Amino acid sequence: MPKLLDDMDFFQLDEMLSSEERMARETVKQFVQNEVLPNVERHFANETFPTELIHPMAEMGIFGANLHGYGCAGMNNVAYGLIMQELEAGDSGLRSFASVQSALAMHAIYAWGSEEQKNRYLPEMAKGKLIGCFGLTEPDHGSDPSGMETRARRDGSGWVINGTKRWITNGSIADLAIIWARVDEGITGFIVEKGTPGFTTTDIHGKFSMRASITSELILEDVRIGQQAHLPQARGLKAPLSCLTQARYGIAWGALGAARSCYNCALDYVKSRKQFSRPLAGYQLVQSKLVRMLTEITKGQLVCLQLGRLKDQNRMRPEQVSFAKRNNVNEALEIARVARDMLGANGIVNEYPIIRHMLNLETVNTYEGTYDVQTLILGRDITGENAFE
Ligand code: TGC
Ligand code: FAD
Repeated sequence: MPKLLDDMDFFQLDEMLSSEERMARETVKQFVQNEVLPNVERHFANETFPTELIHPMAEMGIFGANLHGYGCAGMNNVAYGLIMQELEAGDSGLRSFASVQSALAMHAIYAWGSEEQKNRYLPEMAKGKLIGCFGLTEPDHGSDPSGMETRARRDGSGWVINGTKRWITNGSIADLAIIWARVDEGITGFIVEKGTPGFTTTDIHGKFSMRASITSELILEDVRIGQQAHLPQARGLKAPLSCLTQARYGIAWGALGAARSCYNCALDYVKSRKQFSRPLAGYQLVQSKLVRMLTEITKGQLVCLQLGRLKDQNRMRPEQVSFAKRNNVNEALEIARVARDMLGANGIVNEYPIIRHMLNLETVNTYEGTYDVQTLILGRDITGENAFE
């Protein structure tokens, strides 16, 4: 049985949290300890998502936790971030599931949908009875979604969609897909329900990363949908990009959970593992690695806490989210790689969570805007020069 997920709070950040925020975190921490850790290595090995966790996560109010009304928990953004941190201390795939459901699919409907769409879908999604996915990336358009080829054309009172979306989390287990497509006026979004004729999914296998998460290709061949499936407020690339800001916010927090798990595991290990007559923890090189890990996780937590406070005051800028996503995921990946090394040969086996986190974080560094894309977003912000093209 994996070890209890220790707290790690070098700067007493707990004192800056409300009792509600702490309670949300503790509830999810216990859930991860009791329900996730005992089975996650099996799911990772078998390339399966633990669907049995969907209902308990819904019961805790995790889906759409920071949305208000429509059956959502209405927590603040700091509580939401703390929850993401705990989920990812379990596994990035679990946090991904919650991110896609909440920050991408539910948020798209919440921000860009009609009142009728919100009432129809959001309460059921909050209960985990309807699962969503978010189809933006295409085989030939990842970092630059503005080039998307998926096309929707008007057909009487409805629409016909053709195109392919690839690398879509939750794709084949989703009841509905948010599909971003090009129309005459620009880019807009649609809600395509599972079972709609012409809409099929195929899972992507052979991943060495995010194995406890379903990743699919979505194929849309002459998919006919009514006008009621169109997100009426979604006009332009800004609509999907605004959803990415929500998801990147959760990822910035989440990556710290994976990093913390690796740090705690490495710290434990070097305290008991003896080489050259004494515990590894007594050697300066080993201590230097631990201190760097502690420093980077703590700095990341401080950035996230301030980001969450700004978000709660509606003052958060997308570029600040890029800063946090870029830094925290990159540092988490580095921490995981170093922690893996500190366990020597034991670092490569699934008796310890480190190699799983390390492999997962390779994806986290790539999706939701790669490290380089976040760099260019920040570079553009501080110089006013666009270096994307
Ligand atoms: P650009 O000219 O910069 O922007 C077009 C319009 O959008 C607005 N905008 C944003 N709004 C909110 N949040 C953001 N992050 C925004 N970024 C831009 C912008 O103000 C503008 O508005 P307006 O009113 O002037 O029209 O667009 P661009 O074509 O130059 O693209 C910029 C770029 C490259 C940064 C963008 O395309 C990008 O972020 N690319 C990365 C793609 C990406 O991150 N894909 C993620 C797919 S989803 C996913 O990976 C899910 S992982 C699953 C999981 O979490 O588990
Ligand atoms: P590319 O865009 O081809 O980039 C390749 C490399 O080129 C990267 O290093 C990149 O940083 C670099 N690069 C690109 N442009 C530039 C530039 N202008 N200057 C310098 N370097 C550049 N997408 C969804 O829509 N929904 C999902 O649910 C989803 N889930 C995912 C789950 C997993 C497991 C994975 C791996 C991906 C998922 N994605 C999803 C897709 C993800 O968002 C994309 O993989 C990501 O945006 C990068 O796109 P790409 O893979 O096409 O890489």
